Amino acid sequence: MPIQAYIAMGSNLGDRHANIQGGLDAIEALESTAIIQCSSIIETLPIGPGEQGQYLNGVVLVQTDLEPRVLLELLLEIEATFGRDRASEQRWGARTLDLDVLIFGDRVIDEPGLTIPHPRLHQRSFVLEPLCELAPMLMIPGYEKTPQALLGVLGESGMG
Ligand code: A4P
Ligand code: MG
Repeated sequence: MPIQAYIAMGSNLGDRHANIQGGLDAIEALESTAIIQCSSIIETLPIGPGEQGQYLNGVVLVQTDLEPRVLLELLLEIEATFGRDRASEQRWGARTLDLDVLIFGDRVIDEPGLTIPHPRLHQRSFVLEPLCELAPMLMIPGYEKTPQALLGVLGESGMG
């Protein structure tokens, strides 16, 4: 049975629109994987160190027969083709294209190099807003809360 997975996209370096569109095209071209829906692409203030440009962020819903680790490896390869070079990057620094696996069906995984759902999902309005557009009432495994509820908590805390 194919699994529904949510992937977060972000870009704040270079031609951001072209990076996001290229990322979408590359995801669509992945084996055993099809895009079902894409959120609006929103401009967001950078969270992270130093002076950085604004981000474009969005979330895409896919249907896939891939294993989660394989999906993540393929996404990391796509990032690399967009010129992303982790070796010269700061944590949370600027990047041409960031692709994170947010949710993978009902799976909860915490292994070296693979944490699903994404561990900072609940702290990031740039992730929760587009996720809320696609699936406001989805029960997120591990959190047992919906994107709408998590966004509400984040708004109250004044963070994100
Ligand atoms: N990894 C493990 N699990 C996952 C997963 N579910 N999805 C590993 C993606 N990667 C996963 O990732 C580091 C390693 O985590 C990967 O090699 C993978 O094996 P990374 O993408 O290099 O790390 P990162 O993106 O710098 O940080 P991280 O920890 O993913 O945090 P965030 O929250 O994604 O921060 N501000 C705005 N406005 N918009 C943004 O998109 N993004 C970040 C990145 C910071 N500030 C931002 C934005
Ligand atoms: Mg990432």
